[in-house]
Amino acid sequence: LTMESELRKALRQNEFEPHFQPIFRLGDSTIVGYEALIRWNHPQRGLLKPSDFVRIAEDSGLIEAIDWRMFELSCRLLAEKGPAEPFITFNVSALHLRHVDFDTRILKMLERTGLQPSRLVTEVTEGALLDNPESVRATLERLRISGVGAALDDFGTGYSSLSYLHSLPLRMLKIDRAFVHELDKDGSTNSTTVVAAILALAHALNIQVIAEGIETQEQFDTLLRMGCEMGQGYLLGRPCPVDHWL
Ligand code: G
Ligand code: G
Ligand code: MN
Ligand code: NA
Repeated sequence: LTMESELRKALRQNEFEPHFQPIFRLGDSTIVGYEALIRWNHPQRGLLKPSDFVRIAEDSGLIEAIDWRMFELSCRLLAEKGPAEPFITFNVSALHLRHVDFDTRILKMLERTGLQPSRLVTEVTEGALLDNPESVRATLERLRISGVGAALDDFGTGYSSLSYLHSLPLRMLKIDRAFVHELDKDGSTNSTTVVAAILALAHALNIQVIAEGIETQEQFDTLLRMGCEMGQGYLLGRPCPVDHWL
């Protein structure tokens, strides 16, 4: 079988599943949300990560069907099993944002699954905005009016971060793990300064901040002290099957 026909077969046989990585409120170490990360439960090769198949799924045009399956399953699982509060985030690529009906599709999906719109946060990267920033802004704004949030993912690694921050209707911003990794190294004053500046800017714009890739207690303590409200990372919880959390 070619990879493409394997992907088609996987869709038919429901071999894709979301894993959830918990997002914590740093102040009291409680779980306030989950990031849904796709996995392929391959019958022969075991559990595959996005790096093993997303590129081919994109090239073959199958990624959209796969993503929608994953989005819907994530929302359904949270709506059916979860308590009322935690939100779910998922990674939305440029491909999705190019569709003018992306927001109506999202809202229909929420209706089908019974998940409250306010419990969904879409993650977009700066790269996904390059194509047509104005159309993406309009889509995210329509979603915002319906209650769905947006987070700017991998913040700090992209192109023209600052211009997006005030023009996009963002609920959250995710500080890229590259900055978090530098926080507990000796002589890390540069990274500390950058993180402090991101926090100040985000908070001035009423945007909540999630730090990604927290791996040490020292990083956690530093971020808490600096006023970062949320975080995720291997220290707090790895991506795991949904049953582990709900
Ligand atoms: O889960 P992992 O640690 O391997 O994630 C790696 C990358 O895969 C992340 O950067 C994320 O953006 C991407 N990714 C995770 N889940 C999905 C998904 O459901 N759809 C798409 N298109 N990309 C995803
Ligand atoms: O691009 P995005 O930020 O969506 O990617 C999330 C990816 O980061 C997933 O592949 C996830 O497995 C990974 N990840 C989550 N927590 C950590 C961490 O603490 N350290 C590292 N190195 N990767 C992490
Ligand atoms: Mn992400
Ligand atoms: Na990220």
